Amino acid sequence: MNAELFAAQPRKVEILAGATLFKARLKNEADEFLRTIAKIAAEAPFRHMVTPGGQKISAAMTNCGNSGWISDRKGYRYAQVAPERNQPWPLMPERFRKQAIDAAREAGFPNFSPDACLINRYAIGAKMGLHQDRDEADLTQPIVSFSFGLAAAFQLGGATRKDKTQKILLEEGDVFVWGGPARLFFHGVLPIKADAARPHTLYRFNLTFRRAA
Ligand code: MD3
Ligand code: FE
Repeated sequence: MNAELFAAQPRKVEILAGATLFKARLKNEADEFLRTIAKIAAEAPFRHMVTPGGQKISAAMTNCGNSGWISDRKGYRYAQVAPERNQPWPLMPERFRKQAIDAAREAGFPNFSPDACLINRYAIGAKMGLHQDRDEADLTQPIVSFSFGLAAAFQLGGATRKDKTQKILLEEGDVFVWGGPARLFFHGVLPIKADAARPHTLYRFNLTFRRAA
C-alpha cells in the first residue's frame, strides 16, 4: 500500500473566531525550513532563557528579524540584539516572511507586517505552560506559527486562565494564524513525546512571526 495515499492533505480549519489552522501547508518545505533554521542557529545559537521568576524555560530559543523575544530576571521583552552576543539577530529569511504574510492574508489579516520571528526548539519532554502573548506593541496584528519536526499537543484556552482548554494536534508543516478575538487567549504546549515512527527526529521546532514594535 502506498503511504502517500494516507499523507495529510493541506486544508484550512477555523478553530474559533480569529484562529485558523492550515493543516500540512508547509509539509513539502519542511526540510528546507529545517536547514534554514540550522543556519540561523549557527549565527544565534539556541539557549535556555529564564523567566523573571528564575525558572528555566524548557524550550530552547533563538530569533531572527529586527526584534527578538527574550526573557531574563528583568522581564520579558523584545530586543534588537541577542543579549550574549550584542549583535543584531540574523535576518528574517524572505521566504519565511512571505509564507507568514500569505497565511495571515488568507486567514483575514491583510496588513500583517512581521518584524520578529521567535524560534522555539522542544526536546522530548519539553513543554510550555499556559500563557498569553502580550509583549507586542500592536495587538491588532496577528501571530503566525509554523510547526516542524515532532508533533505537539497544543492547549488552547480562552480569555482568562480559568477558561476550559481544548487540545489541538500541531504536526509538521502546520501553520496557525491567531488574531482578532483569539489574539490574547491563553495557550500552552503539553510535554512533547517521541515518535516511534521517526526515531531520528529528536525535536519539535515552532516559529512564531510577530509584529513586535
Ligand atoms: C494562541 N509557542 O512562543 S505557537 C510562544 O508551539 C508559543 O511553541 C507555542 O506559545 C509553540 O509564545 C505556540 C501558537 C500560538 C502563538 C501565539 C498565540 C498560539 C497563540 C497567541 C494567542 C493565542
Ligand atoms: Fe505564546
